[in-house]
Amino acid sequence: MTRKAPASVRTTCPYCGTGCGVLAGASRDGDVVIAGDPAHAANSGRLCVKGAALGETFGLEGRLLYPEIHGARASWDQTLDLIAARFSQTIETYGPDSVALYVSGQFLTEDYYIANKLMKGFIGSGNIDTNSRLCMASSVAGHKRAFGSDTVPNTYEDLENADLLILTGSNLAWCHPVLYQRVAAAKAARPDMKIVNIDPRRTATSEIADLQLSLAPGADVALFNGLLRYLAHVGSIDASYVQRHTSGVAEAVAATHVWTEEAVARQTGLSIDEVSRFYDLFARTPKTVTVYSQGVNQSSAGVDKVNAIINCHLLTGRIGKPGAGPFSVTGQPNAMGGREVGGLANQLACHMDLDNPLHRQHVQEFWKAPAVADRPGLKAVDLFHAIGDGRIKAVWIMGTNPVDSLPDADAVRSALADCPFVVVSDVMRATDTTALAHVLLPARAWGEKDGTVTNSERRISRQRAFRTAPGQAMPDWWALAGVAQRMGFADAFNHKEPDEIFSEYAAMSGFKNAGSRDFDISGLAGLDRAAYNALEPVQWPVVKSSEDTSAQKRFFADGRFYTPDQRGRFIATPYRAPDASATTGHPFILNTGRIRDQWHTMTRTGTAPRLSQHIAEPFVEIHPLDAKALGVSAADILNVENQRGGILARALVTNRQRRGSVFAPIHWTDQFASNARVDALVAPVVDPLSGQPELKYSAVKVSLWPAAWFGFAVAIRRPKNIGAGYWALAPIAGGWRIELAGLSAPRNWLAFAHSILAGGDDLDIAEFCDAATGQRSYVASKDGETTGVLILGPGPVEAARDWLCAQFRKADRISLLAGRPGGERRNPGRQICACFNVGVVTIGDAIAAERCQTVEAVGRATQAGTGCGSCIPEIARLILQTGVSTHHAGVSLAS
Ligand SMILES: Nc1nc2c(c(=O)[nH]1)N[C@H]1C(S)=C(S)[C@@H](COP(=O)(O)OP(=O)(O)OC[C@H]3O[C@@H](n4cnc5c(=O)[nH]c(N)nc54)[C@H](O)[C@@H]3O)O[C@H]1N2
Ligand SMILES: Nc1nc2c(c(=O)[nH]1)N[C@H]1C(S)=C(S)[C@@H](COP(=O)(O)OP(=O)(O)OC[C@H]3O[C@@H](n4cnc5c(=O)[nH]c(N)nc54)[C@H](O)[C@@H]3O)O[C@H]1N2
Ligand code: SF4
Ligand SMILES: [Mo]
Repeated sequence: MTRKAPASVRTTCPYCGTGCGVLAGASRDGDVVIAGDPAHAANSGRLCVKGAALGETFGLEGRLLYPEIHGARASWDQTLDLIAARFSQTIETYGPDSVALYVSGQFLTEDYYIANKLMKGFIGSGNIDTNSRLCMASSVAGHKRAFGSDTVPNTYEDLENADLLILTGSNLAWCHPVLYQRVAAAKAARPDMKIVNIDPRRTATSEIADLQLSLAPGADVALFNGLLRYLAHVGSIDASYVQRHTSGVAEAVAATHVWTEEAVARQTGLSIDEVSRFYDLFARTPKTVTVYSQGVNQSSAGVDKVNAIINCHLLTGRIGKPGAGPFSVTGQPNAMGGREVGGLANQLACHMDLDNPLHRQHVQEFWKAPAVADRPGLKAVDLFHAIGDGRIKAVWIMGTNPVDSLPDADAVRSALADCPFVVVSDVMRATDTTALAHVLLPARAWGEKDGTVTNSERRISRQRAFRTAPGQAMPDWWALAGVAQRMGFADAFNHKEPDEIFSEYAAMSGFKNAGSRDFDISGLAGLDRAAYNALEPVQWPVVKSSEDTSAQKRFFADGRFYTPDQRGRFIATPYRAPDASATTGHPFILNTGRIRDQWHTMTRTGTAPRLSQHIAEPFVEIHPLDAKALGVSAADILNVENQRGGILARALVTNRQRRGSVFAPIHWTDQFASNARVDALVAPVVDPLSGQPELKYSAVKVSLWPAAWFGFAVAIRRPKNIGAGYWALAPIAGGWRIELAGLSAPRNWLAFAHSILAGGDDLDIAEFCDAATGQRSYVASKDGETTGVLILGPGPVEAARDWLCAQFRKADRISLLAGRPGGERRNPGRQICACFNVGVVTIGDAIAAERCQTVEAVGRATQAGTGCGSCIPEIARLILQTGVSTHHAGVSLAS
């Protein structure tokens, strides 16, 4: 028996920007225990399902454990020597802009600081960009236009204290679940609080909204311009604030004159009544917070969307006040830290600007740097274009998976394939990006590494190691510093531990600052190792002489901005339609985003069985009328394509989707599915100011993939080569589940069953064919133990998937061949509650038979929703829907 380790190390969740505190412990045999940290201000002990399942992501299977050069194991010395030599030679021959770093908002601040220092201060190029370009760049640019600095003025408490909370382009229920739960609790305590959700499709977040505005994709600027016009017209203005603390109001308001409610309704596809209700609510509610995320940022008008929102807050003086302000929520655990540290190609460290000569001088002086970059580097999309056309000849990719996450992803793949020198630092051996690396470096994963991250409300928290790193995994900052030393910069990169880096960084934030820059944590400079290790979560600014930091918890209520005249700036934001309007050949708009239980390219969450039960395969949400017109039924396979690429995914027919739009999740890669990398479809169109790509609006063609057969399998081994045009794999306890479909039948079904179930072993396979339904079943066994089940049919397989996953090793052969439990036992159905493993059928039964009419009643009857609470919005929806469908195909229930 394993001895349970005490969950005693205080650390921070490595997933979303909510930044929850986690208590973690590891026993000697690697067993990891996880709990929410009750003392952390972000979550007060709560965790969502991804955080709660962190303990399941520590298996060594798939980890990258040793450095490799051209696929052969090498020592750290050899690899760091090679990288330094290749970077130095390339710079010598082609200049500093011929090399690049592409890093990540999942970096720790210390990693980021070293990467940025090396590239911008010592190599002397701006060519370091980060996946935050795909995530936060429009918010950064919008903040800088309005505030003169990249500042999030408010705090999480303000979401709870608002009388009106507007969520736009944010699926908070699934993407910031603990923050969402705080909001839900606040609304339960104060039912008068109103919530408006602005999103082209209905999501789990819509369940909490008093008003759902399913606007036409890309129409946000029209909606908020109309709001500004309305506020000006009805006189809902904080005239004294506007007059004393802002500039540009007349121009901004003038630019909105065309946006009458009628015009807004036409452009957004909303009814005039919906528009008026929203405007009226805003006008009469002083305590308003507007939360925005990727539906705003990831757009060719992303920066204008941000400023159109901020304009309305400036006009009403609702900024930086308790319960009032614009609030950009960050995606990755250290998206905010990366912005502070200057990880973007057009920034310097500590909120200093590349285009400000004085700031460049400060940086040069502080770092004693030989060559501070004097112009911005290439932004992510352009950076990969430059790799593709040979301008960049050596690139080091760290903590991100661009072959899956950048637009025009197939072009990114071929750019890397042609690049003379590609280094990838990752925690996993096999990703779609590591496949193209000449040099691989094993990074320490969460729980093994030490440093700091900053969450959406500017709170800096420690990530602390609580287990020994496996193999030769090393921290990313250490690898970067190792290369810097070998490139001849030993003095500037002699840090031995992360606390030394942090202390240097904190000192830099105060260097020649004197209140001129918002980001100042000089109060934390000079922390010794013990103090750094004991650092409590703290919100910036933390200035040296600060007695009372709570006084500075919010920015801008006092009207002092970081623009040259210290006024907040209104920005005129004329509406621009998205670029890739649907064309005759490509009549659908593809929207993309996240699901509740997976994280990005699934390299970590994809290893946890608990997190694969909610949704186990790639899907495409499509409106019922569009599906009908295409001859598509629930659970068919859809082919989504355009001139750049294509994907195959399961049809999720739902009226939560708009007509003419489809939505696909970003998570599935070649590691988990036959063909589901959505970014292969996305055009590399970017916002002209931020360079952030339009990831939510691509023109595509959608058609039925005419599968001749469908299959579902569970097996204890992961099959190697799957001879099916469509497949998707997900881990289950003790094995794998596999969805399958093909355009034509394999020549020999039994041989096919062997290839899926046998994994090279010599097994007994029992076969059963039902002539009436055309269904075939295979049960594989070895020494009397069941090792796998395969069910095939001419249409989508209606097996009891969750029962099969849980029971296939124990159940009797007759039930297995039938694909469902025998006798009276009910199949629990697709899992909704991951904490207590409660399925949709069980919840539906409780609602119908036991007349549970509230989430609490369902919880009492079934336990569902009483754990982490991530599934509560879905339970609420099931209560609203009478006659719950229990179709069993992977994702056939609307999610
Ligand atoms: N479970 C989970 N949580 C995550 C992540 C994850 O991978 N999984 N990733 C984290 C990261 S890095 C990020 S950046 C955040 C992202 O968090 P969110 O931004 O909340 O998530 P998305 O699903 O990308 O997009 C949000 C919504 O924008 C809507 N949208 C699309 N087009 C428009 C439009 O034109 N206007 C408006 N108003 N809305 C539109 C989409 O329909 C979608 O529902 O999530 C973080 N949290
Ligand atoms: N179409 C479309 N595309 C999108 C988005 C969208 O909404 N739609 N969202 C965009 C956004 S907001 C984001 S943030 C990106 C995310 O996209 P990516 O950053 O590409 O996704 P991840 O899967 O998080 O990649 C992180 C990689 O780092 C590895 N890793 C984990 N920990 C460490 C570590 O400590 N060190 C190192 N060196 N490696 C580590 C992981 O194994 C993984 O391979 O996707 C973007 N792409
Ligand atoms: S909400 Fe969930 S994923 Fe986000 S930080 Fe908290 S526990 Fe982690
Ligand atoms: Mo993100």
